[in-house]
This record gives sequence, C-alpha cells and structure tokens, in this order.
Amino acid sequence: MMTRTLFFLLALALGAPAGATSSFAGRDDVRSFIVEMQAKHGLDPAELSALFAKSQRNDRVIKAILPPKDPAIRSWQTYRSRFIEPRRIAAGLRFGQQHAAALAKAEAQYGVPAAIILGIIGVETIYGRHTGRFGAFEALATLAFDYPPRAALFRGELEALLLLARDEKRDPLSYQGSFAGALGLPQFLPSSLRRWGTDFDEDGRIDLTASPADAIGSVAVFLKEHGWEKDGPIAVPAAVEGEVTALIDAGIRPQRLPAEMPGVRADGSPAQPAALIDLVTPDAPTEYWLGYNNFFVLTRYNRSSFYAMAVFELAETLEAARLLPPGRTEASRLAHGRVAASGQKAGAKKNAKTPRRVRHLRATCAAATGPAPRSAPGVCARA
Ligand SMILES: [Ca+2]
Repeated sequence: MMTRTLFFLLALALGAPAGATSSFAGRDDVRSFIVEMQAKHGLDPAELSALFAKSQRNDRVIKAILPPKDPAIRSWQTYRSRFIEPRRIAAGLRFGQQHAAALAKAEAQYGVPAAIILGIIGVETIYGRHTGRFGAFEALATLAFDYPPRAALFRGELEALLLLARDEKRDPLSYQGSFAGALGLPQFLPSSLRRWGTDFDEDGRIDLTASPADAIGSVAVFLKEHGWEKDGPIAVPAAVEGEVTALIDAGIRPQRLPAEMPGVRADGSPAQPAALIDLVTPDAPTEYWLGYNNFFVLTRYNRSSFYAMAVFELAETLEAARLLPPGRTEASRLAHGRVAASGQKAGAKKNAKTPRRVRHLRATCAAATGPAPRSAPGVCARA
C-alpha cells in the first residue's frame, strides 16, 4: 500500500498521470478505434493491437502542438525574417538548379509556376533539411487519443496513415515526420498524401521524402486541385486610406473587384476579384496587399496569410536571383537574392532594387498579358 502511494506521488511529482508511460494498448478509446478500423477497412485487429502496444503517448508532441504560454505577438516582420533569409534562399537556388527538369515539367503540366513550388518546399522544410524526427504513428496516436481539441482531425490522419502503410506495404511504425505527422519535403499529412501524392518520377511509388520529383509534382497537383489558375495574379501591394476594417473582416476569400474597395488603391491591379490582406507588425506600419485567387489557393496549404505571403516572397526572391545573367557566381546571385528580400517595404523601393533583366521581363510580360506581372513570378519567365 505504502509503495503504491509513493509511486502515485512520484508520478504526480513528475507531472504525469499515473500510468502515462504505458503503451496505448488496452485503452478503451484505442480498442474502439481498432474495432472501427476492422469494420471499415478490414484491418487486422491483432496487428493493430501490436502496433499500439509498441507505442506510447509522446509528451513532446503535446508540448509542440500547445499554443505558447505567452501568446507570441503576431508580427509579420518577425515571421517573414524566418523564411526570407540567405540560408533558405541559397538552398532554394541549389534545389531549383538540381531539379530544374521536374520543376519545368510540373509547371508545364499543372500551370503552377516552378518558383511557387520552390517557395512551398522552402518554407515547409528548407528543401528537405527539416522533415521532422517524430515517429508519425506515435505522434498521430498521441494527438488522436491524448489531445481532445484536435482529436477528430488526427484520428482521421492516423486512419489515413494505416491505409497508406497498407497501400505501400510498409510498417506503419516506419514513417518519420513532424510532431503533427506531416511527411516528406512538402510536409503532407497522410490524408493529403493519399489524395494528392503523385509519382512524378514514374518509378512506381510515391515517395515525398526520398524523391524530390515526387514532392515537386505533388505540390503542383495539390495547388492545381485547390483551384490554382495558370498565369493568374497572386498578390499586389495596396495603399490604404481610412477605415478598412470591414474589408479585412470579410476574410481572405477573394470577393470584390479592386475598384469596389473604398479607400484601397493598388495601381495597375488586375480587375479580378480580390481580398484585402493585412500583414501586421507591432510598432510598424501594416502592409496591405490585394490577394487574388492564387493567393487564396496558397492559404489552402496552410491557412494563414503570413504563410502564403512568405511562400510568395520566397518565390519572387528566388525567381529574381535565378534570372540574373548567366556567369554570375552563386555568391553574387545570392547577394541579389538578399537585396530583393530586403527591399519589400514599398513597391517602388522593391522595383528599384529588382535586377534590370527581371524588370525588363516584367515589362515584357505586362505588355503581353496585362498588368501586374509582379504578382506572378512564373508568368514573366515565359513571356
Ligand atoms: Ca516516385
């Protein structure tokens, strides 16, 4: 009796409920999940029980998904500086060169600019450097059974991982990913991988970790299937006068023509439905942009206008650096990438720092396809 009390107190002192270190096996909620997987998909309950017996709640997963204790102040400039930085730009230029053929093929086949695909993979994992070190099964089981706020979502992702493993004839415990079970260079959740994963190098299997081509093709398919418009505008900077709260509160889904937004000025903006996007930084002026359909599509990858703008800016920066005349050293190309990356504040300032060849291409593009080529990195390259 004394021993049991001591054990209980010790468990309390360690901040974990008694029994927290035991496996998932034997829990009622896990048992009912296994019954459901057998009924829905014919998965073998004994095999599933064995998987859960080998897995246990991972507290690092819970810690990673919890919102920070001091809610971080939302700052676009802080967020941006994590992604538009020299190391990521250099990695993007290298990755873009190494996989130029797959990127060009994806752009031709799905109409998604190569630079945008590079932007996504760069923001997600720095081109495969940070794909996550969690066992995906354990991470998803932890969130499915020990994190009630997102239990339904992650129960579905755990189910998708089991089906993925069955399709691929792989051990479900062999998948490595983020704390949320996101997999590979583009960090697809298992359900996204099953739905939009593409065998783009045509070797008979989809591998978003070892095959950059598969990752590139899959990102393009994801964006295309979420409504990406070939050659469509993405976003253009806007100036705002007066009260625009109602426009901001209307959300990021494009609903109004720029001309129908009182107090908003965006010279040369395409006359297509847009949304007013505000990128807020404490103690600094808010950046305003018009976000078009393709900007909205970027937010389907991650539902945040900060995220979509970081992808767009990284794409533009890489495109600007890539279009410098051949013969430049990588260091010089990178230096130009840095210039493009730091010249964001005002449209005029950024344009002034854009390499001449890029400006020329943009002008050519504007003449050929209408205004606002600045918003569509891939358009100008084709013009
Ligand atoms: Ca493949």
